[in-house]
Amino acid sequence: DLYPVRRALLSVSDKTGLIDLGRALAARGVELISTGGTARALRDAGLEVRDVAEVTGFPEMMDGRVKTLHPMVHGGLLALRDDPSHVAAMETHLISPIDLLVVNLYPFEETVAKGADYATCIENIDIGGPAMIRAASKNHAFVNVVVDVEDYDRLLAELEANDGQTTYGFRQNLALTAYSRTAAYDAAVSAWMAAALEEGAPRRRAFAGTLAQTLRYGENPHQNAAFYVDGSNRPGVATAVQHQGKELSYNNINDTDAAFELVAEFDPEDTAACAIIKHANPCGVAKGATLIEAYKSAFDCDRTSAFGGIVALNKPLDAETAEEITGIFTEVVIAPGASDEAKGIFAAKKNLRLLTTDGLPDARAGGLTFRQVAGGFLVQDKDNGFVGMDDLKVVTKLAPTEEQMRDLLFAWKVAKHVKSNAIVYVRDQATVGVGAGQMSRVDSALIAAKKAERMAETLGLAKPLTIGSAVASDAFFPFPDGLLEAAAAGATCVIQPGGSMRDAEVIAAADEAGLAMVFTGMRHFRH
Ligand code: 93A
Repeated sequence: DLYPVRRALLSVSDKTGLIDLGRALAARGVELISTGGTARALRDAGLEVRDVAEVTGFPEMMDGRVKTLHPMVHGGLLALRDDPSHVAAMETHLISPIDLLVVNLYPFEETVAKGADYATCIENIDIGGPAMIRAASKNHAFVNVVVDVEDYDRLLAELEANDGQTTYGFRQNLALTAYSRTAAYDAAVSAWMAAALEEGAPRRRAFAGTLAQTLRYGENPHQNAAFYVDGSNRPGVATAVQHQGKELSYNNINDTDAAFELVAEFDPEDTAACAIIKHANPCGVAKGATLIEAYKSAFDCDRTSAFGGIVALNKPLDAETAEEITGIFTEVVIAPGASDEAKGIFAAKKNLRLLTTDGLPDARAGGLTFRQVAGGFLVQDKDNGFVGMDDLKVVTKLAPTEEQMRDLLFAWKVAKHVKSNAIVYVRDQATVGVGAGQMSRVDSALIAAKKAERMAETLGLAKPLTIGSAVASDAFFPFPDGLLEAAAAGATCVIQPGGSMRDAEVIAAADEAGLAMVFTGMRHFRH
C-alpha cells in the first residue's frame, strides 16, 4: 500500500510554511505545480515550479474563478493508477498523475467574521480548491491531500519514514481530514447565506464544526468525546486561554460555559458579579461592590455545593479574590483577564484551572443551541431574551419597592440559567436559594427553601435568608401551590411570566399572602 510522491500541486491562500514545505519536497525530487500567487511565492524563494496554466494550456481567468478546473488537473488527481483504461486515457490526453495536493481554501470564514459585504463574501467562496480536495480525497488509494498547515510536518515525516512514499492508512487519514474540511467550509457558506436571508422562517442550512480537541472522555469515563468549535470566535470557553492545571474535561467545559454565559448577564460597567456552577446549574450568584464581595456572597448561598465548583467572574481576577477562591477546592475559574499577582496565587494550586478570555460573551447576541435526539438534533435560537423594568407588569394590589424590583430582576436573570423547573430566591443582589431541575415547581420552591435553612445553620443565622426575599419562577405558576410554598419560605415579592389559565387564582393567592407580584410576559424554560 506504499505509493510514491513524484508530482505535487500546491495552491494555498495561507502561505504559512509554504516555502519550507516546497523546499523539502523539491529536495526529494518532487515536481511542483502551482497556481498564480503560490507559484510566485515559491519562485521568489528560488524554487523551480510549473504554472498550472502551463499544465492546462489555459490562462487563469475570470479574476481567478477558473484556474484549476480542468481535466489536466482533475484527470491527474482522479485517475486510477492501476486501471488500464484510466492509464490509457492519461496517455491519450497527455495527463500526468498528481500524487500530492496541498490546498488551503480562500478564507471564507475569516471574511465573514470581518463583516465583509455580500459581494466580497461571494468572491471568497472557493470553488476550484474544494473540487480538487474532493477529487484527491476520493482517490486516496493513490493520492495524498493536505488541507491544513499543521499537517505539513506530518507529511514530511511520513515521506522520510517511507523513502519518499506514503502508506494507505496515512492517505486515508488525510482524506478524512480533507472531507471534514470541505464539509465545514460548505456549512459555513450555508450558515452565512441563512443569516443573510430574512429572519423568521425555519431556514434550510447545514451544520458542521471543526475538531479543536479530543477529550480524555465524555460525561462518563466509558464515553469517548471531543470538542468541536464553530469558528465564530466569540469570547467564551472555546476561545479562552488556559494558564495552568490539567486538561479540561467534557463536564468542565460544559459547566464553565454555563458559568460564563450566566455571569455575562451582569454588565461589568455596572458592578462586579460572580457565578458558581455545579452540574450546569448555579449554586450561587451575586453582585458586589468588588469581586471578592461578589464571590463571598455567591459562596454563602450554598457552601456545600460550591465545593469542586466552577467560578465565573465578570471582571478580571484580582489578587484578593484569587486568594479567597483558593480557600476551598475549585475546579475552574474563568474571567475576562487576570492580574499577574492573581495568576501567581493560583500557580501554587496545581489542580485549579484558570481560564481567561478577551472580554465577556454578549448575552444579547444571537446564535443557536442544539440538542441531540434519537435520529436527529433540534436547533433553536439561543435564549437571548431580556426583560427590563419597563417590561414588567404589576398584577397585585401591592407593588414592589425599588429595592425589591432590583432583586426581582436579578432573580429573573439567574432563573434564565437554571434548569427548569427553576425557582430562585434572592436577597440584596445575591441568590439565597436555588431550586433546579425538579419535575414539579412546588418541589423546586421547597428544595431551594430547605437549602437556605441549612445555610442559615452553617452561617449561624437566626433565620433563613429567604425570609424577606424576592423569588423568581422561570415559567408561570399553574396553580397557587408553588407560589404559596415560596411565601411560606418567606418571599415577599414574586417575578414570573404569567399566562396561566389560573392567573386570577394565583394573583388572588398572592394578594391574600401580602405579596407583590410582577409578570414578565416572557418565559425562560431551560431543559
Ligand atoms: O476561484 S477558485 O475557486 N477557482 C479555481 O479554479 C481555483 N483553484 C484553486 N479558486 C481556486 N483555487 C484557490 O486559489 C485555492 O484553493 C487557493 O486557496 C487559492 C490559491 O491561489 P494563489 O495560488 O493564486 O494564491
